[in-house]
Amino acid sequence: MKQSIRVKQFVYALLCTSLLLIANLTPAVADESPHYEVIAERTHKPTLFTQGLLVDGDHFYESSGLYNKSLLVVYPIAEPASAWAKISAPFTKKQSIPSQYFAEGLALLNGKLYLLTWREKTLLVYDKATLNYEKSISYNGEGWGLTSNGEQLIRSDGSSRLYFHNATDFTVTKTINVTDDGTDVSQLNELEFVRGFIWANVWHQDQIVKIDPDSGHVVGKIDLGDLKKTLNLKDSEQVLNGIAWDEKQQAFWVTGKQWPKMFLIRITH
Ligand SMILES: [Ca+2]
Repeated sequence: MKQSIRVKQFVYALLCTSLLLIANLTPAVADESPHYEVIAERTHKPTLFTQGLLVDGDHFYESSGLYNKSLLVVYPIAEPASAWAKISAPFTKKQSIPSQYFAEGLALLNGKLYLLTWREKTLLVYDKATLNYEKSISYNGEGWGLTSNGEQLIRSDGSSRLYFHNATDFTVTKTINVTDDGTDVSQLNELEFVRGFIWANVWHQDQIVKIDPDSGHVVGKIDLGDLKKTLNLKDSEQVLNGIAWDEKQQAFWVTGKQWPKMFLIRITH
């Protein structure tokens, strides 16, 4: 009898320990991917085919693609009060891109705006304050997304590879391959470097991936599918594209190609 009680006690203790272990492990698994909350929204001109997006101070800097239509624009984060004024508000500054170029990713470094072109193998450099054109630099491959880690420019080309470039002559200094649990993550598009990590849109997906710039490993994902659904978009090319870190708000502005809105999202954990 005593033996039987001891066995029961042992089994019970084992069961309790297992349950405690499971209880302890479960939140850790669920916490792997960051969650977000929408803390603000504003209008986004639906004519903009967003390819690059960044915030500097109180303004957005955005590049818009397509041949014969490519633009570089600057506009304030704060919006006018009335609905009509919001829609009709002019850009603070606007620079047309020569018609032979399809504008792509945009990055800011040391007062210069660096603009990629899709298949024209040309990096265009503009003065941030005036948007005046300064120079062009040739490079190999396609241009998709661009960001800066404060020292170098980081480019995506639609593959799973990210290229680190010297800003002076745009020489490639390093490349990384982006993988999620051992599988290549291709179609990497718009980029944003924040506090040691690269955040990337993945073309035609509603996920933003957080990448370790040393290993290339995806260390987190945010799914913005529910946010996109609220817009009732009709065109399959109106994809999520555009991530800009707002230092003042400590949050990300996100938008998409020809989206009517931009959203300020804060990572909650
Ligand atoms: Ca960006």
